[in-house]
Amino acid sequence: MPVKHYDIPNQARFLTYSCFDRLPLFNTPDIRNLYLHEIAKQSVRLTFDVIAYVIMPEHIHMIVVPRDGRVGPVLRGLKQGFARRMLRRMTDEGDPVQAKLVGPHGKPSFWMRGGGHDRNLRSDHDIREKIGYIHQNPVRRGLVDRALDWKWSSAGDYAGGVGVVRVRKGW
Ligand code: NI
Repeated sequence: MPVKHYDIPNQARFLTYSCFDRLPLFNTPDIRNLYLHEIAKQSVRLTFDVIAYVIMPEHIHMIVVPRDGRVGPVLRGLKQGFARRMLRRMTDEGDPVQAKLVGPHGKPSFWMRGGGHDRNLRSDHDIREKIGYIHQNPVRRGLVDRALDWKWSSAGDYAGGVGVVRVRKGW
């Protein structure tokens, strides 16, 4: 059954989006750090709140609150500019992975086509549940023993730290 998404002002959205062909394009600390700064920059530029996030090797999970409720511009902002910069960098460096990023349309894509997964979170309970899910992602994958050990999520913010991305807490 198709899931309907509603653009409701100030409602939290759980987003999941992946790299093209689920390739692990975020497989180095360097590129994960770059994307941390991109999230921080775009949340200020497009005035959306970030409740939680994790940068996994081949996908991203985020809970965002778009001020006007429109998630489309937020997703485009989080994906397009960064993709352009990364593809340009791969071209400049002659990175062979770029050859794997070409779909049937013939142009390289950094991200998987389409919007990914998007769900409205209607209650604080839903939000808390998804925050836990997001922070446990690297643990479930065996990347770290404890959520706090993965530096590219908001787990540290919920333990009292302050990261690159400003996180809206209080759930
Ligand atoms: Ni995941």
